[in-house]
Amino acid sequence: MSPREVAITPFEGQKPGTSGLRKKVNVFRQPGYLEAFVQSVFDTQADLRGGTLVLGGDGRFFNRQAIQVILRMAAANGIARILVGRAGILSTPAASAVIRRHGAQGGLVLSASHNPGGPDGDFGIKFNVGNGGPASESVTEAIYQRTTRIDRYRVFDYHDLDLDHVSLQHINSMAVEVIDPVDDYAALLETLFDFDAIRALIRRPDFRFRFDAMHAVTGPYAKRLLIEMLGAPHDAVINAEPKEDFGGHHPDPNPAHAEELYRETVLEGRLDFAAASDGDGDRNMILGKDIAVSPSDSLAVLAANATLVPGYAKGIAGVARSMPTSRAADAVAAGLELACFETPTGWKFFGNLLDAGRITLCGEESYGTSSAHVREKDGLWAVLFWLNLLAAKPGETVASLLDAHWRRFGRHYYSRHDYEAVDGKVAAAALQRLRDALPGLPGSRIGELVITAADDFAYTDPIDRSVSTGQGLRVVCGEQARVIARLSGTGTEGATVRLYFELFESDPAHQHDDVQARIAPLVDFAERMTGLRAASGRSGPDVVT
Ligand code: G16
Repeated sequence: MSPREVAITPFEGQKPGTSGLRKKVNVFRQPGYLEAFVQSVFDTQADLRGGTLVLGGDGRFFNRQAIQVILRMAAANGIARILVGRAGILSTPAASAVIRRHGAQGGLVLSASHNPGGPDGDFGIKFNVGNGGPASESVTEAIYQRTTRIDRYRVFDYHDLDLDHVSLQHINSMAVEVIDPVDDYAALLETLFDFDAIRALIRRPDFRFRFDAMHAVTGPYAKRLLIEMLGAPHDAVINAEPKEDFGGHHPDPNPAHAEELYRETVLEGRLDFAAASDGDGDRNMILGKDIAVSPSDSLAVLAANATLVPGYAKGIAGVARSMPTSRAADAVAAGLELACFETPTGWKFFGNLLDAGRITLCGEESYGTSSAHVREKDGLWAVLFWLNLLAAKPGETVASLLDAHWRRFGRHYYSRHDYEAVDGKVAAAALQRLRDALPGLPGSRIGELVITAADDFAYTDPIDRSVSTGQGLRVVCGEQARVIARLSGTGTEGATVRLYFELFESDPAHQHDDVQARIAPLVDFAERMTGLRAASGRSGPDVVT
């Protein structure tokens, strides 16, 4: 059988964003669109030829069709072996684990993460490299450049494969191994946590616990880990059936989209511990009775208590956080004399630090935390980490752990305000207003706070010295506060403006105030500087986390 070459012309806008190429499903369904991007990956990643590729996705609408197309193209492009998750399912952290465990040269992960699915929803594809992590900017740029000149793709004419059973099949000489999507991942997590202690905690009748898979990819993973391996009752995992449209919901684990879980746990105090994960299983939201854990705090608490968990008992090398993530982790790093790094938004920026052994834990304000066990953020890993901490500290609750943490390291009040689907020009103009004002800001005040620095964040990777500029506007008031503004790189409709607010409080007597009330002066300042509400005609943000 010889491959067919199909002539195509380039599609505009195939530039990967913060995490791969994300577009509306109907954009991806244009004839040749998916193929143009995938062929650009194969054309630029020479070591895939004759190598192993991992393939899977979050099960959203178009996942199965895309996988069949990619299989036929991979065979025509000389890939020797493909590992594909059964039913086309692989969570993002599981894909990372599989790439690493099987020594694959890379992986294609089909997901638009927390974005809605279904025929009118979003689809996405990202290329992960041999370390299991998202491709670096130089790799995605090479892929993008290729998409601008692509003139053909290679494919075999071949029938759809059966992906619903673990099996070994072939397309021409390429081996297609349909693997259990959970096995490798569950085996890896078992090496990190004290499953006996977590099992004992979960079985305690007074420990009311729930995990919401949001009808997304983590259902099968949560059932295996939490119910089968850790003995949680069956009703502890809800919305566990992955659906192509996520049940019509937004698979984004935050107070707005996991509203019921939030209400039951934080507002009504009916659960002691609750968590949720997103479309592709890399995000996590942690809730305790009467309290929500800010993702930035979560990273800091995990770092401060890591040695209580078997996989990290020998200590951690260091921590990293994305620039807009609060400096709660920095306070821990300073207190425990750990290395600490500030990177641009995007998990890909942690890869070099993890590979070089400079950090062990990393995290982001966007509900992402993980460690060196994979090269992606990992939702269920974070859930097990929190459960392990609670199990290792009998008598403690999520609230008491946070309280003790703030007393020791101070509290970083934190909130992100999102303005979604803003007209692109309006959003750009608002940020430009702030950008223009940056040079004049140091020395001026926000109420009692003195601005000490203001810049457009640029990052030099400490390992490969690559430079990334234009990574977000930041206004810094020493250690006391920060206001940050940037455009999201993951939206598919208009522009999403993200405003991030952080305020430090060292006095335990003032560490339990209302977050929005405390950051209000910073919010007012952001509006004065950007004019965003006025220009976009909004009365407030669409989502507050
Ligand atoms: C992706 C990236 C994260 C980033 C998040 C939000 O997460 O992997 O690093 O923090 O998007 O990015 P932005 O602020 O540009 O929208 P995910 O879960 O969507 O893959």
